[in-house]
Amino acid sequence: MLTWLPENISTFGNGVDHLFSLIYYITLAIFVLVNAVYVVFIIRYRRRRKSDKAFHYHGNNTLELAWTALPFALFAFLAFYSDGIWRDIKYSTHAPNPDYIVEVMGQTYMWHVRYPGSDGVLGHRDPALVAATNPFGIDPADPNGTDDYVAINQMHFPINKNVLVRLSSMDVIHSFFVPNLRIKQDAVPGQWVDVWFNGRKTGEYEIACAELCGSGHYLMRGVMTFQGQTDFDAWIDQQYLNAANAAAQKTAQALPASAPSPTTPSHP
Ligand SMILES: [Cu+2]
Repeated sequence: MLTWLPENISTFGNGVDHLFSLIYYITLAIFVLVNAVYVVFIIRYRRRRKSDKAFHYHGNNTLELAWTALPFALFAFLAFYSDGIWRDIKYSTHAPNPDYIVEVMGQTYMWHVRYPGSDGVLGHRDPALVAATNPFGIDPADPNGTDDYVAINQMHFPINKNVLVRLSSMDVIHSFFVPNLRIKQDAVPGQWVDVWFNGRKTGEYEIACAELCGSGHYLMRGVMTFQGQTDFDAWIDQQYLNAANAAAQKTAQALPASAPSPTTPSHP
């Protein structure tokens, strides 16, 4: 195995790493072999005397068949072998039942993350309502959505849980990349694509954008934190509390300050 890959914390990461190593070593072996033959031929068939003449060679069917069949067999093997790994990661028919569902919206140059509120339900979305202040187009008329919690560049999950991320983009194509989870998926405007994973180790891991999406592409980074269930529950409850307090404060500020309150005594 190769030691320079970022630490794998994903349940399906070993399969990806094995495939990566296998292709790496096959490529390395072919590279060494081809270059060794190249060097041997340069030396062995060099021009020794001035009288040496080039030898015209008109093909060899056995050789041509061999160098067509061998790569074909190799690529066919890799296709079938990798499909077993790809299937577990990408086929919707093989995705496990999610314990958590969140939405992620890419925007130059940040990741918006939407958690369902304490009701556990993501509210209705309406593309017509998408705005800078409402990147998901959360419909205020749907009570399921009013308690949804939206964060920027921050994701928290408990370890050993199946997480389903619904991924999209507001503007250009981004790519949701979490190296430690062996996850990379394009975020395409106008489409929602599902990505699932299960993290096995607590800690903070980088979320990057793997699609050159503009001049600030390098800024498009987030942090994914994996915690124990108790710590995660405490964190999400705190976010709900903060969001509720912020909403209450906004409502209080929105009340007209000059309007007389019915309980205010009038002075003659
Ligand atoms: Cu991007």
